Parts: sequence; structure tokens; C-alpha cells
Amino acid sequence: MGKTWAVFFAVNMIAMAALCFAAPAMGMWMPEGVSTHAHDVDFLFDVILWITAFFFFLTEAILVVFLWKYGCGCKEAPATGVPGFLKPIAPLIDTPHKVEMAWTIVPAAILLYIAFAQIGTWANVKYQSRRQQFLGEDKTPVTIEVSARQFEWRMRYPSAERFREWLKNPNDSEVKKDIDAFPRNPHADDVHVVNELHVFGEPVKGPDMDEWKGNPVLVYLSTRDVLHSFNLPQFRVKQDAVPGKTIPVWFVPTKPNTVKIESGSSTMWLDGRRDAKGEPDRMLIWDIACAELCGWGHWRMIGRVYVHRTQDDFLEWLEQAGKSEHGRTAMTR
Ligand SMILES: [Cu+2]
Repeated sequence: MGKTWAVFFAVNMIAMAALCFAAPAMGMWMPEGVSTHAHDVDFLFDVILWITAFFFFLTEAILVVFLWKYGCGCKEAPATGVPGFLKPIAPLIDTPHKVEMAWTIVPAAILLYIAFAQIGTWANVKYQSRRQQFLGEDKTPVTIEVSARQFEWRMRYPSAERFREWLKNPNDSEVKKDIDAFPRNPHADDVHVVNELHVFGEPVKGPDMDEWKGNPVLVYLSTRDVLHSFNLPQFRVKQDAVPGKTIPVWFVPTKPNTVKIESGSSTMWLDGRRDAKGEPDRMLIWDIACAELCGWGHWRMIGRVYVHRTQDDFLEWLEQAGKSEHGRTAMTR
């Protein structure tokens, strides 16, 4: 019977390894990262994945070998010493004490490495003291209050007029104060939108080609009822919304996905597109997901991120959104 199980686990292990390599090609992997810190987050993800994969396959392989050799019950495992196939590392594991030391020290060293390796990335996206530095001292972030409720995301933007003033004087201390106080200080002309996060960037001339640079985004996250989690998978942003707290979240987009489409008298902004004529591209449709089971309608608590190609395009949208009835947009699908 032992040999059958050995074959079963060996086949299982090979199938797992094959799936690991095939998954990215089958679209079963993380989506493309479209924020400036995505690369660092992905690096940490990969490091942890490779470490766990290595130990998974190592322990699985040892299991298969032991089942094959001793699982049939026809051969006794040696009471002392190490089996023949482990001879090369025998001096390291020939007593229980040494084995225990190994399985204590090796995981401890790995955990310590991960704990230190992640500090820089975590600091950039979570430490309040790093916020200004990460977003750029002389930049005005798109400032939005996002308040979660069962089962939608409510966004509050400053009016286009107020935001224009902020953009003109990014270093003005009054402007900085106004941005800091934004979640506590609603204005009558604020723009309210549901389930749509609109941000922008600007094309810039790079050294050898045209580039596009995202404007920093500052989200003040809160919840009106239970715990939710604000998750933008493509931006590698995830933050719990905790009752009673307003938590700042920030990121910088690296790619636009929204174009303005005018037909007759109506103007629409559509995401998932590179140009006004093109067909929607699934890879450019970026969801806002709730990553905390928050009730029966959790599954439909979904929004979209619209990254406008230019500041002017964004301001035009903001102006229109401010004008539309009930302060909501009905311009997007
Ligand atoms: Cu939720």
C-alpha cells in the first residue's frame, strides 16, 4: 500500500509544480501592477512564494521517499542514525537535538529576513511620516474621502474649483491644512459619487519617448457601519476600513485607462480603454473590491478605478459630476 501512496503524492507534487508554472499563462495570477509601489509589493510576494514553494516541495519529496521505502511495512526504518539517502547531510541531523535545532533556527532566520525585508515597502505605503515624501512635497494629491457602507463605496471629492486652487498652490500652508482637514470638513459644493474612484496623471516627455506620470492620490478611508476592506488589486492597495477611524491611504498610478467619449450632446468617460475608438481591454478595467466579508451583499460591493489621461480631462469630469443631479454621476456605464 505504501508504494501506491508514494506514487499518489509524487503525482500530486508534479501536478502542483506544473500548475505553478502554467498559472500565469492561464491568467490565474496577480494582475499587472499599475502603481509605483506595485513592483516592491510583488517582489516581497515572490520571495515568500519561492521560500514556501521550496519547503513545500522539499517536505513533499521526503514524504514520497519515506513512503516508497518504508510504507510497505516490509522494511524497518533504522532505530538510530539516518537512512542511507540522507547520508550526505548526516552530520547535521544525526541526533534528535540537531534536528530540532535545525527546524528552529532555519524558520527563525527566514522569518527574521522577511520581517526586515518588508520594512521599506510597508513604510512607503503605511507610515504617516512617509506620506509627504512618497507622494512628492510639491504635488497636490487627488484628495478623496471614501466611506464604505453595506454595500457600496461613497466617494466625496472637493469641487473642481477648489481643487484647481489646490493645484495652483501645492506648497501653500493653507492648502496643506485644507487637504489635511478634508475628511472632517465637508463643503456644500463637494462632489459625491458612488463606486467610482477618479484620479489622473499627465503625459510627459521622457528622455527617449513619451511617458505618462500619475498624480499622487490620497484617500481618507472610513466606514459608516461594519468592517470593510478597500482593495485595489491592480494598484496593490489594501486597507481595512475600521468603524470610528479615518485612515489615510495613498498611491501613485502609473498608467491611464479612461477616455472621454462624446456622442451628440452627452459626454461619457469610459474605463478599460486606450483611445476613444478602441474596444474595451479587460486588462485596463480596474476594480475596487471589498476584501472583508461584510454581510450578505459583500460580493456586489464593487467599484471601478478611472485613471484619466490628463489633469484637464479629470477636472472636466469633476465639473460635470458636480453638476449632475443628486451629485451623482450617471455618465459611466
Ligand atoms: Cu464590504
